Amino acid sequence: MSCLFCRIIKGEIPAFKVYETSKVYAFLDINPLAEGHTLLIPKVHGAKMHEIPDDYLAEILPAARKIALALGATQDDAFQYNVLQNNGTLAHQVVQHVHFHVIPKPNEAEGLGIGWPGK
Ligand code: D5M
Repeated sequence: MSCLFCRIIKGEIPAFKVYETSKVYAFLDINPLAEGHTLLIPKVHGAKMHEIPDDYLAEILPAARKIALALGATQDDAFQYNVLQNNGTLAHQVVQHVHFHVIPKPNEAEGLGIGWPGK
């Protein structure tokens, strides 16, 4: 299997794992837009979201929620973040294995701002 993210799931390529279940795997982005930028992927191969079976997709948002909480999300507005997912090269998808970005959004007023991905 030549898919980069399938190889990360198998442990053939190193990554900093932050979360895993039988159906999803999360690891730090190699080119983070902010500290803690995490990629969340299904453990079944598919390039685009509509190719992924429902039982795998069903674990994505609960996992994204856990990652957000682990990164610092609370009831107040202190921690803010984007959850993004690109389908197709026109939509800025580079790696052809479905992945959801969880990207902390530092306060730009504090000089730690990041641009919207792709900008
Ligand atoms: O985003 C693809 C993302 O995948 C991009 O933010 C870099 C990340 N990437 C690429 N290779 C690796 C490895 N080996 N480890 C961790 N992260 C990686 P896209 O939505 O396709 O534009």
